[in-house]
Amino acid sequence: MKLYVFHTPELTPDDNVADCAIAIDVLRATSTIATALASGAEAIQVFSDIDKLMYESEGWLPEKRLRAGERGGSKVAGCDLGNSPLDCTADVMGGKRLFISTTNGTRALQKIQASPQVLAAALINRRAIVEHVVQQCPETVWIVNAGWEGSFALEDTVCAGAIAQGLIDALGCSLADITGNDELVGAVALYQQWKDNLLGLFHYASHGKRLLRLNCQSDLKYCAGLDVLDVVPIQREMGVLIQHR
Ligand code: 3SL
Repeated sequence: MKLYVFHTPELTPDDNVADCAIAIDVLRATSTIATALASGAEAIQVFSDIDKLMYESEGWLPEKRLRAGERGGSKVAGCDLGNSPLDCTADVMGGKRLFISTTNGTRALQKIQASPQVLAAALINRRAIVEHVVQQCPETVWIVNAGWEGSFALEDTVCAGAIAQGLIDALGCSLADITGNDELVGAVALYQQWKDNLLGLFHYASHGKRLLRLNCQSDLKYCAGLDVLDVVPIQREMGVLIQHR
C-alpha cells in the first residue's frame, strides 16, 4: 500500500488514479459528516454550490431533510444548520438526509468523487477509517486535505499523519514502506510532535483561530478528540455519503 497526502484540492492531481481517496476537513466538515452519520442521518449529500443545494433539497419532504450551509465559519441564511458537529445530535439527525455545503470541505470531497472508493475522515473517526482501509487493502490511497481557500491547514495535515501512523501500526510496516510522497512524511512528523496535544495545535492553526474568534471553542475541543466515533462515511453514489456497514 502506498499513501499520498495532498494539502489542498488544488494540489491534488486531476487524473485520479487512487484506489481509495480520503477527504479530510477536521475543522469542521468531515467531523460534522462523521457525527451526523453516527447520530443516524440517512445520508449526507455534499454540494460546493449553495444554490444547487437549495434546488436539489427542494425535492425532499421538509421533515426528511436538513440543510447545512457554512461560509467563512458562519451559518448561511436560509439553512437549518451551520457546520457545527455539536448540532448533529440524534434527535436532530435521526432518519434525515443532510444536504451540506461548506467553504472547503465539500470541495475536497468533490475533487475525489470519481475515485472507486471515497471516504470522509477526521480525527474523531480516525481508527474506524484505518480499520476499514486495512480491511480493503487498496494499493494506492490518496489523502486529500481541504485546507483553507487553497492553503495548507495544520489540523488536516495532523489528521493525515494520524491516519498514516495508524496504518503503519496496523500493518506492521515502516514509514518508508508506505510513503508515496514527501507530504506524507511531513504529516506523520507533525502528528508525532502533537499527538498528545491536538487541541493545542489547533490554537496555532489559522482556521482554529478563526473559529475561536467565532466562539466555537467547544467545536475545537470536540474535533480534537481522537478515535471517539466508530463510523466510516463512504460515498454510495456521486456526492452522497452513507455509513459503511
Ligand atoms: O471550510 C470548510 O469546509 C468548513 O469546514 C469551515 S468551518 O469550520 O465550518 O468554518
